[in-house]
Amino acid sequence: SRNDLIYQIHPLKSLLNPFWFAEPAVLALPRRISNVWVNLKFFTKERVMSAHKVIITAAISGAEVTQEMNPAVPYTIDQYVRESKLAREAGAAIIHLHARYDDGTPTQDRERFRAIIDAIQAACPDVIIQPSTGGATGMTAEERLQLTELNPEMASLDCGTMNFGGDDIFVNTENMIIAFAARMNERGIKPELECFDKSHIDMALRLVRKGHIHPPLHFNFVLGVNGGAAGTPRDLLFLKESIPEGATFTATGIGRCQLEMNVMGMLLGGHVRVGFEDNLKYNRERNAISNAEFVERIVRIAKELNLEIATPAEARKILGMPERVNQSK
Ligand code: KMH
Ligand code: ZN
Repeated sequence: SRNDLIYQIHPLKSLLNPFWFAEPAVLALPRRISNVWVNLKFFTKERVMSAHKVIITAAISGAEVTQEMNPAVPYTIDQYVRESKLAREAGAAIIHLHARYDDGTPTQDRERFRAIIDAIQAACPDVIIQPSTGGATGMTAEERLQLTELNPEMASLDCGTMNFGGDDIFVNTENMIIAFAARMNERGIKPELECFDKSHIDMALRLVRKGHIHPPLHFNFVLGVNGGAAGTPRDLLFLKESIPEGATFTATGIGRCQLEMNVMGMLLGGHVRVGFEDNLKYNRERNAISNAEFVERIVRIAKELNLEIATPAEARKILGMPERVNQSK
C-alpha cells in the first residue's frame, strides 16, 4: 500500500507506521518484520557498498590507437614513463599496458615489455602494472603469453572469442583461456577477467567451477567494442548482476561511453578504467592531452559522490593480492 511505500524508506519507521490500525495487526506483522529486514539490508549492505574505495586503472597505450589519432599515445619508453607517472600522480592505482616499439608497432615481445615495465617501475615504484595478454588481433597465443615470463603481479585474461570490427576476430578459445589461466596460476599472476559480453562471464564462471580460475575474482567489463556488448547502463547492470557475490569489477567503456560506464560503475560499487586504449577524446570538442586528464576527471567526480580513491596498496587488498611491489626479472 501507499503507506507501506512511505514507511519503507527507513527501517525503524516501518515499525512506527501510525496507519497500523488500518489493518489487523496480527496479519500485518510478518510483512512489517520483513520490511524492517529489507530496509536494514538497504541501510547497511547497499550503503556500505556505495562507500567503497574506487580503483582507477589507466589503460595508457592500447594496441589499436595511434599517434595520428592522438599525439599523446605513448610509443617510446620515455613516453610510457611520462604517461604512467602523470596517471599515477593523478590517482591511478593500476597501469594496463600494451607494449609498442618506438615506431608505434604493437608487440608482445618479452624484452620490449621488460624494458617498458622496468622504466615505469623506476618512476612509479608502488603502481600495479597489468600487462595485456590480449595483445592485438592476429597475434598467436604463444606470442601473447611471453610477458608472463616476467612474473607481473597482474595481467589481463580475456574470456571469449569475438568480432573486433570489420574482418578482425579476437581469438580466445576455451582451451586458450585454460592455458593462459594455468600460466598465471603457476606464476602467481592475478588475472583480470576481461569480459566484452555476458557469454564471457559465463565462460569465466565455468572455468572457476572446473578449477582453472580461482577466487577472489576480479572482472573488467569492456563495453562498447564493435563486436561486444553495447556501452549502455542496461548492459552494464546486466553484467554486474551476473557475477557472484564477493567478486569485484571494473567498468570500461569505449569512446563516448567511457565516462558514462565509469560513473555508473562507481555508483554500482565498482571500479573504473580510463585511458587512450579505450578513448582518445576528452569531450566532443577535443582530444585528451594525457591519460592523466581522464584520471583527474574521475577523481573529481568520485569526490563529489563521496567516494575515495584507492592507493595501489589498498587496491591490492581490495583485489585479494599479496602485498608486494612487482618487479620484472
Ligand atoms: N587489443 C585487443 C584485441 C587485453 O588487453 O587483454 C584486446 C585487448 C584485451 O586489448
Ligand atoms: Zn588491453
